[in-house]
Amino acid sequence: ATAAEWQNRTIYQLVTDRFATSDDSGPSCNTDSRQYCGGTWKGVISKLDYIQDLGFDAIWISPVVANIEANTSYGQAYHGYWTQDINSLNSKFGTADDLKSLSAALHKRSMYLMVDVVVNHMASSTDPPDYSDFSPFSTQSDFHTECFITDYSNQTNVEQCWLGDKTVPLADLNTEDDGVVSKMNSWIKGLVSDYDIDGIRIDTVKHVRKDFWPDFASSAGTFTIGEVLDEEPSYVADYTKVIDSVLDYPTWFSLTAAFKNNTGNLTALAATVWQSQSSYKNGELMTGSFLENHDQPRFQSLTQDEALIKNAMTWPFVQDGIPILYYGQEQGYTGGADPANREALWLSGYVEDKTLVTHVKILNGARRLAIAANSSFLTTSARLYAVSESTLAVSKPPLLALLTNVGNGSSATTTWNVPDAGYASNEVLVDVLTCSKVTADSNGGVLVQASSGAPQVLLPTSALSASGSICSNL
Ligand code: ABC
Ligand code: CA
Repeated sequence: ATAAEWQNRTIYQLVTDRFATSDDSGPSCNTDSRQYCGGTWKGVISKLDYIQDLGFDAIWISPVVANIEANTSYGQAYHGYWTQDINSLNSKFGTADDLKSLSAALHKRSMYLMVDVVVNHMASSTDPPDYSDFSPFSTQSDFHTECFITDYSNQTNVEQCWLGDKTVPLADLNTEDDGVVSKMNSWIKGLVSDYDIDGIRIDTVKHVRKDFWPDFASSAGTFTIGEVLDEEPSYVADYTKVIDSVLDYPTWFSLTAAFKNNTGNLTALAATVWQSQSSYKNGELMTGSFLENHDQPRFQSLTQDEALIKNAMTWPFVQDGIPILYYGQEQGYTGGADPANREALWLSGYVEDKTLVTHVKILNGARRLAIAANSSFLTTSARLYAVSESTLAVSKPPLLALLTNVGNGSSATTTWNVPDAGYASNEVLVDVLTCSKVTADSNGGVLVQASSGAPQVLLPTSALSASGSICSNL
């Protein structure tokens, strides 16, 4: 699928080993021991109702190719990022037919499949690696000379030295070599077509020279979204020119800092957004917008304040980028840094009668209504108003989100003053999170005061559908 076809989607990110088992049994899963817990592609198929019920129309699954089988001091390759052979699948997750069935089951529901792929390296359980274990890159000359990355300010060091360490070296492929490049390009082409994949999430993009990516992306022939793990929009911006999309890490850093407690700074969040909007190729419109992923401590390990959690969770859905939710956030998972943030979802029972599950359903629904009501919703950059350290309004007509980090316990009154909200004179708006009404002033501006610390997501009543599940009996 194309970038434009992905733009109106929302993505549920899952770690295959931790999402669902084939037989719906609920084995124990101790994240600390970093072992396979039993999740499979068949398991994912069996829980597509759950994902679709939450309102998502795409999933991103962890890497699918064969990994090293050793049990290292960092455990097993349950996460899928320790590639050994790009031309075989990881049999722990199922067969080729199972993966094809997953893709077909998604397409039957008009949902998309995104697969995570690693190009930068292969993994080994010995140092130095035994290169003949790798396939198809089985000689030392297919790799950069071993040196671990020591200096993130030196881009050559970042691109040509190795991630990992002596325990699990991530042998860095010589992506300057034409033979390696052409094997990678034909591999991705085959993978996408064999499994009818709709998009790829590319790992470790900043660790491969930028001019490698355009040919790789066109060989994939489908949507590409890359991981460039960096806090600086100015660093990430260059990568928006070589692939379709990037995961919006700079905004994630500011988002997390802004909402993790009531002393966070929403002015700093706005500054990151403005910098990204002005420096990325398509502003933030073609980014992946997220609050959690498998590499970072879960947001609910940083705070348990429900108002802060709801505000932060609202952000990706009312922002410019493609919203991505990391599995388990909706169930209130609180795991800290890797490996604790990769809990088994079956331990939650996939319960839907839960505050944050409802929150996610409404956010997905509201975004869909906004897209339906305004044909330029997806192509118009968000405007930020009423920015202070503790308040922020995000305007993407017809949607206006009012956010705050004062938190649950606050008795302070929060004020959002958005005189140029752009609504019709005296237009009636609804906060879809509570179904309470707000009326625009005679100039279409919005002035709201509240004291609960809760976020508000406003839509005009005209954008709600009478038959829909959101505030339909107003
Ligand atoms: C394993 C164990 C862990 C153990 C660790 C030492 O080894 O599982 O329990 O703690 C995979 C697995 C991991 C595994 C690793 C290594 O492999 O998922 O569990 O850890 O064996 C991607 C994936 C990630 C994956 C890999 C490797 C890459 O999303 O899941 O990990 O295929 C770098 C890369 C980034 C990579 C990340 C893990 O490491 O760039 O692509 N993620 C700085 C650098 C970043 C760097 C980051 C972390 O440190 O700039 O490039 O990311 O090392 C900000 C700065 C940032 C800075 C951050 C920390 O602070 O602006 O630049 O990031 O302020
Ligand atoms: Ca590299």
